[in-house]
Amino acid sequence: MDQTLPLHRSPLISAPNSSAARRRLPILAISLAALFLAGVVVVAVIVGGGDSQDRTTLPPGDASAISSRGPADGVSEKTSGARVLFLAGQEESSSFQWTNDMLDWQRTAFHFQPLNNWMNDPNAPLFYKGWYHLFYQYNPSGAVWGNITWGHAVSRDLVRWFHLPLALFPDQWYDSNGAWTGSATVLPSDGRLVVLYTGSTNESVQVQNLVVPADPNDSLLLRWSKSDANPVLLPPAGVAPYDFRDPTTAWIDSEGFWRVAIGTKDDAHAGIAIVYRTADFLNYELLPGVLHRVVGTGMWECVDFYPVATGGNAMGEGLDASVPAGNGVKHVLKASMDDDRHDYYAIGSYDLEKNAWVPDNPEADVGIGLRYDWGKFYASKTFFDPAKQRRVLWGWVGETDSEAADVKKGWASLQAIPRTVVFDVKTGSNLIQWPVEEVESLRMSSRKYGNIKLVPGSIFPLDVVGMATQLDIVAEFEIDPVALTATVEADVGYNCSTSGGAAARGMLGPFGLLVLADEGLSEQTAVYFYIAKGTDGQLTTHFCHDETRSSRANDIVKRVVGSRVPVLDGEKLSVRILVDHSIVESFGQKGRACITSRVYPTRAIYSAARVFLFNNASSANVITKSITTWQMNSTFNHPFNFQ
Ligand code: DQQ
Repeated sequence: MDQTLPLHRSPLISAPNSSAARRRLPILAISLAALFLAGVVVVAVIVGGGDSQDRTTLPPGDASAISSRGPADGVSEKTSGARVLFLAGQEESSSFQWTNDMLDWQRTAFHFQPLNNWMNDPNAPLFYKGWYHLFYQYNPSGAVWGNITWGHAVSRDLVRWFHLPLALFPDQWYDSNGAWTGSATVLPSDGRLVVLYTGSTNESVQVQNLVVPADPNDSLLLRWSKSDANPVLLPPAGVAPYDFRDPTTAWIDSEGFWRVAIGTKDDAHAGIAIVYRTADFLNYELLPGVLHRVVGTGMWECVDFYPVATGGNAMGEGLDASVPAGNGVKHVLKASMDDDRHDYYAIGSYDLEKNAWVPDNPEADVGIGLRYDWGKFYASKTFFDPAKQRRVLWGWVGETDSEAADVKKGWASLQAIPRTVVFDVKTGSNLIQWPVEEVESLRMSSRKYGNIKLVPGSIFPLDVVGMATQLDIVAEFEIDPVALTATVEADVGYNCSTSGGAAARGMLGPFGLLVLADEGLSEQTAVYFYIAKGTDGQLTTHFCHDETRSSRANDIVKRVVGSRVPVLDGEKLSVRILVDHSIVESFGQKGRACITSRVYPTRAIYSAARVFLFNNASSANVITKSITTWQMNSTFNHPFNFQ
């Protein structure tokens, strides 16, 4: 089914002869083209796009010419790393000549983004009087980080959003350099709502502030009152004024006090979460010790701390932040690492009395072990949804193109599709993340295939019905068991980022899908598995994205990313992929490992986008046991109608 493309901003002036409508092919033509291509095609086309190392493609030039957003204001880098240099007001010739159609196409159809301008961290997500609320870091004046204000939107289903007026402005001395990240706590006694957020003061000192709804009966929470007591917390002794930010949702302790964690770092460059307790959110006491500290990890931004059910009645459900540890309840500690810009978590035991959390596996501690997502995903935050007894995760997905391109298109950043988070009872060592079930209400026409045999070095085009730019794909693969047993290989050192991407052939991989590909495969984003076999016969499965051939443009950060993913006895290899114009979000092994990529094709856009299966293993057949592709509807988010 042909989709109306979402255009939520004034379109740029049209490039001559490049109208999207004119380039849209009839569905029949696409189907015929797919049929024509069906069959075995040599995989050399995957190889054509460049070398195979962990590549960050940057045009040559003087990095010092890039204006860096953030550090001067006491917060981390806010540029993508993709560089376009301006020399005497002229764009350097190495930057890509983006057309208006290419840039228009990048806007997503079912991911949350504001009507225009810059967005970063999700803030204070919550369910309140029948509405899901999402606040977010927003620049009302442009497509780059700055003037940070809280944007606001509401939804009945976490998928279709109404934009509301801005919620918090940097209008006081204690937040005039920015109303930064914060969290909401709903008090169980009377349903009252309190929000703590970081203010960057007129002198760029990071302080914590309290704000409450001006009218708690207003389910839309349109107006907010900042407390006269602000700032309610100043950086404590020993904490640098630039390193004290992003208060968590509060949880209640055994004496009825509220506890709140805040991220910082120490002189030895260890990342730290410290904890305060309060009875009224106005007066605070710093608890002795630290909740947790990990050497060498640097500043912890956007700390999140919450219980997960590991057994008992609540297994598979989410828990409110105040559910105590023990009796089948462990705690997740997550922090966003300012040094490497990734969100790390670990599962462990919380001792409320000692104000200490200990990871189950110290070798996979916060900042050195598991990540929520192995791609572009940062500053995330969860909330407990009492309406569906689930814990939901939001994460900021920034751009990986140049700031110049963002300014041209008039917006920057997306929020990832909200994900439910549960403890993985099968492995006992990781979380499972999965798109909230409401996403499935966007599924439209589908195509189902089964038992497609992919011989070594083959590509199989999929007819996805309509445009392949808004898709939900679910696939299951099996590798030939004979090849699996017979293969003698010692590539235990395999690593998605350093082992050659989708082009490098091993005996048992890579294989998977190419999305946002054009017919000639000059552009493609590979989502794939690679099975490594050790000398001892042990199998390790890797789940990866290869972005290196995702666009002809060179002023983009392109990487190969991913991780190992546990595959238990009897399990097939499975993947779910959400494709939405310039974002590809993948969930390996039903959500044990997730990868998000931002991609900016120049040819594989509008009706020219295609999906292929591929098997680049050198000696194993792969059977696609089943694959379903759904065309996804747009959410048509728009401003709330107050009439
Ligand atoms: N973004 C906010 C900070 C936070 C950072 C500023 C993380 O509060 O530490 O926009 O992206």
